[in-house]
Amino acid sequence: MNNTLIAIIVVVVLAIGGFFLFQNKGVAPVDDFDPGSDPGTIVNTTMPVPGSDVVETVVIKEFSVDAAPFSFSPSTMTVNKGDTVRITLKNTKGTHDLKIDEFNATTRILNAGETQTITFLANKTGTFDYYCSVGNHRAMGMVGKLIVR
Ligand SMILES: [Cu+2]
Repeated sequence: MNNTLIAIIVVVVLAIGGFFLFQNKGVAPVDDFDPGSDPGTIVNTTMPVPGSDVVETVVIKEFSVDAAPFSFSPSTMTVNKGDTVRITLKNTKGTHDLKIDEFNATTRILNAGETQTITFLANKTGTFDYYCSVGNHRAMGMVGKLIVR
């Protein structure tokens, strides 16, 4: 009698476990689609190429990033390789900066209410952290991802 009861419990537990495993598979992300990622505002400008008559089109992706203790919003930005990326950091509270080591992109440390715009060329693909270098803010969650496709 006892063994039968134990057997039933084991079967039920396995069934529930299997069900949840299946459920988790069902909600796994499809491809790398990220609906929360900010694609930026696209600004196309034409610029003369120095020393020639050629005028080329430059794709600028503009982002407005809010800094707060201890997060960036948006926390993910996606651009294409070759895009010029323009980030306007708006500090809402505390003192913060924004750095992306791989592109030598950095703002100064901003006080609450200050903004600063930085521009850089996304000349390599990958996923790069942008973070706040003040104190332990990065460890506290002031880090986001720049995805360059
Ligand atoms: Cu910070």
